[in-house]
Amino acid sequence: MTRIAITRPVSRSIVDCELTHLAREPIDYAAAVEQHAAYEAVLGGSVGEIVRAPAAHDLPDAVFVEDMAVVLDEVAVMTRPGAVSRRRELDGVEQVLGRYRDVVRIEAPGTLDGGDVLRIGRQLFVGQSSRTNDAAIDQLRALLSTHGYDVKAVNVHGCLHLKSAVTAVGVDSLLGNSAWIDRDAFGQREWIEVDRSEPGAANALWVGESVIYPREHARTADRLRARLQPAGISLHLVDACELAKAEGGVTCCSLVLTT
Ligand code: CIR
Repeated sequence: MTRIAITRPVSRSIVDCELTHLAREPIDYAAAVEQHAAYEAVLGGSVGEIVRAPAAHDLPDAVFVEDMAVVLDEVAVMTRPGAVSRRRELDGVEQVLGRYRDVVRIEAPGTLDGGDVLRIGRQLFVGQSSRTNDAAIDQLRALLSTHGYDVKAVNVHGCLHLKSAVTAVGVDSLLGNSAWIDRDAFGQREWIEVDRSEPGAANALWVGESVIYPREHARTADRLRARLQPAGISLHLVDACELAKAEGGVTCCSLVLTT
């Protein structure tokens, strides 16, 4: 089994990104590119290969490839992003993904962002957010039931996506901010709560034996390290502050799949 990660370059128009919960701040394009390259380098250490989708400098949010697809072993579901400005990002990602998976699609009136989908084994938790609606969740359930996936809707409040509020950091371990999501929806799994001073700290990217995590959430990072080390998982810190101004986290910048 080889893992690859699909990424996409930071667009020169990133300053015009969609924003929902954050006020617009200047984004340093050069710094964002540098941080993204460092992220790719760390991620490249955990997967066999980084495969880049073509740059799309006229599409401000193109770097956030996660939102374009839900990739499973059996199939890739191209989403229909909730922000209209992001729908033109689909083609470039599908071009690459189509090399590795059969592709199916979410259709209107469904809207779905990949950032709202958390897979834990055969279960998909899908955030009901400002980007993802029930029509899309029903479509996803219908598309994936033949492959044996259970799709469960979870209400998200106070943040952009489900994975702003909770991500997996191990087989049965979650990192979450319970102010933004009902942790009981995830059953008896281990729950690591973010530090109260770092509400945006729940987005971590777990790949194999590594968790890639933003350096700026230092308190939660300490907490996470203490929990991960005994499980043999290492924490790799990356600078992610420029793309955080565009409301993106570490999961958002890649689609990880096995080939
Ligand atoms: C957006 O609002 O769509 C982008 N500015 C940020 C998307 C971040 N994606 C993600 O969390 N999966």
